[in-house]
Amino acid sequence: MSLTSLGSEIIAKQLYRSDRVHTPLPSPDAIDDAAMEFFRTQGFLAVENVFTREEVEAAKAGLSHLIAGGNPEFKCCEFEKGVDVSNLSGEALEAKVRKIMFFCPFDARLNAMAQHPRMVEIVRRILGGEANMIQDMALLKPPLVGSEKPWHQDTAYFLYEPLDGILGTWTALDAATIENGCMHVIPGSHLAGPKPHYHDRDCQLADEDVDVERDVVVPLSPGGVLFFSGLLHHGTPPNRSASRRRALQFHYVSVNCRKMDGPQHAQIFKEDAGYAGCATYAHKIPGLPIAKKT
Ligand SMILES: O=C(O)CCC(=O)C(=O)O
Repeated sequence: MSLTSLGSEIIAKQLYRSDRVHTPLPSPDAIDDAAMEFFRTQGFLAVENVFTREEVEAAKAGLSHLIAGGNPEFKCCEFEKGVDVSNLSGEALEAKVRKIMFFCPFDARLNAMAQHPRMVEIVRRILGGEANMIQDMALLKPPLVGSEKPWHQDTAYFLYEPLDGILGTWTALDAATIENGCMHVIPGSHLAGPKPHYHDRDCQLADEDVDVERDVVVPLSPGGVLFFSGLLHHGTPPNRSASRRRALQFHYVSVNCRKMDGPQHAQIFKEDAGYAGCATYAHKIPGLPIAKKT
């Protein structure tokens, strides 16, 4: 049953546990065959020190510049729901931003993060060859008001196949902690394949399909990156702390992946009542009957 009506505090308690804490590799130099095997079986790899302090500072400056309207061609921003931003500007406005997307063409500092040789090398190693970036996003989970990103698989949003050719990267720009809403993952969940997604608090896995007992939390230092399979179940609880939790999320696909159309996606993400994926939401594809969870 959906927990939505119980409110965000109860949802955070029931759907996320924080007693199993993952320890990331200390640096990209530590990625060895055992780490690759870990990715294959667990569906994720967390690595500290992929980016330097200077690169992280430059990325944060790039985000602030775009949010403040520094590039008039860039269309900003998705704000936290229910927050009135009409009289806000500068830092106060930035402190209410939930998400910005597709910014790489508008800021060289942010583009440099997505194309960084250290990052791209790890992406190629995991995907087994050349890859293209298909999406750039910043998730800012602001202090006190940052809301949950419910559990989901990213492949439910993307129109590429095969699904295991899609790789997410999530880069911490602030210390991502248990308190401010760092990533939670279900190790090995990618091996069970695509699961139905429903339009509830977001486009998400059904709350009862989340294997909360197996939740592992992945804190990261600024400059650390979580690499994760597009099939991995993952989510983030709300940020009720006073600290910021800015992150960049880039997705890459293997050059062997092909684009799908909506009906093809619906063959993969489906259940009795209809289409159980997120492409309608993410790509505004008309005509797919959306499954409703009762
Ligand atoms: O950064 C977050 O809070 C969650 C990001 C995420 O999983 C997503 O947007 O797909």
